[in-house]
Amino acid sequence: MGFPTGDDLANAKMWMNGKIIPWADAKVHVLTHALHYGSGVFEGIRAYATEDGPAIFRLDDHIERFLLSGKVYGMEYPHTREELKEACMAVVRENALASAYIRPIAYYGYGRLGVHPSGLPIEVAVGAWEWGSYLGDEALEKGVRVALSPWRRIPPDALPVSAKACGQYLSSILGTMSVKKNGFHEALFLDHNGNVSEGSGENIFIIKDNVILTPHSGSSILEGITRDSVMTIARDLGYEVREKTLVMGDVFGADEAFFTGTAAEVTPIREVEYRTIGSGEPGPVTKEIQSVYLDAVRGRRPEYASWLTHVSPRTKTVEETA
Ligand code: PPE
Repeated sequence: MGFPTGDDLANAKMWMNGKIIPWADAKVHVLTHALHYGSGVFEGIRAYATEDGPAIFRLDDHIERFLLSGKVYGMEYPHTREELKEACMAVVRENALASAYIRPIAYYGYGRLGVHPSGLPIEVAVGAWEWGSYLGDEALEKGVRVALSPWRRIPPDALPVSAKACGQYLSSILGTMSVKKNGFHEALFLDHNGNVSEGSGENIFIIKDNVILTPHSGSSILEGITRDSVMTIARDLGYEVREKTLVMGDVFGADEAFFTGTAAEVTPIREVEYRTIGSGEPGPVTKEIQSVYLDAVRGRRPEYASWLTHVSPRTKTVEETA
C-alpha cells in the first residue's frame, strides 16, 4: 500500500484525539490555526517487519522529540507519553500493516484566527501507511543526485531548529521545488553562514580518508534520530565520527557522502551540483553502514534490539472474547 487512496480508504484508520476513527473522517476546518500559520509540530517514524511482527524504530526518542517540539510552541498535549506511544502502535495494528511510516502531528486547532494561539484546542492525530523508498525506487541502491537549494536554512535565531515544526518546512518546499524542476532527487541547504546544513528532509554525512563527518547542531540542522543511530553504528564499526562545520569544498572533496532520515533511511549521494562524489557509485563505508542500519531496524542485530518497540497484538474487547 502506498499513500492510502481509493479502495484502501474503505478500511484505513487514523488515531485522532484519543480515538481510532475511519481515515476519511480525520478532517479539520479550513479556519484551523495551523493551516494559516503553520502552528503544528510533527514526527516521522518507521515501523519495520521483523521476525516477531512489526516493530517501531526508536519510538521513545521520537515521542520525546514530539513532546519537546510541542513545548517550544506552548502546546500541552492532552495525552501522556504512554498514550502517544500506544497511538503509534494502534495505527500500525488497526491498519494491519507489516511495515509502516507513522506520522504523529499536533497543532493549534479551530477556534478563532489571529496569530496568538491562546485558548485554542490542541489537536493530536497519528496516521500510518506503507511508504517505500523516499527519494525514488533506486535511491538506496544507486544513490541520488543532489543540487544546492537557492534558499538557505532558517537561522537558529529565527526559529528554534530543534523543534520539528510544520511552518519551517516551507523552506524545504522551496528548496525541493527548485531542484526537482531541474531533475535532481534532493536539495542540499547551506546555513545562514554559508556552511553545509542538511537536505530538505535529511541530515548529511561525508566520508574523507575513512573519517565520518557531519555538520554539528550549530549549522541549523534538525538533529536527526537516524543521524544519531548512524553515528552509533559507525563508531561501533570502529570509525572515527566527528560533528563539525563543513563547507561545500569538503563535500566536493569527499570520498563518499550520504543522507540519513527516517524516511530516507541511509541514502548514498552520488553527485552534488554536477560533481561526482568519489567514484560516483555508493562507496564501501556508506554501504557498510547502510547494511547494518537496515538490518538493525529489522531486528537482525541483537546489539541494537533496545531501539525497537514491538507492536503488541490488539487485546480483544470483552464483547469479542465472549
Ligand atoms: N532534517 C530534516 C529537515 C528532516 O525533516 C528530517 C526528517 C531529518 C533531518 C532527519 O531526522 P530523523 O528522521 O529524526 O532522522 N524528515 C522526516 C520528514 C520527511 C517528509 O518528507 O515528510 C522523515 O524523515 O520522516
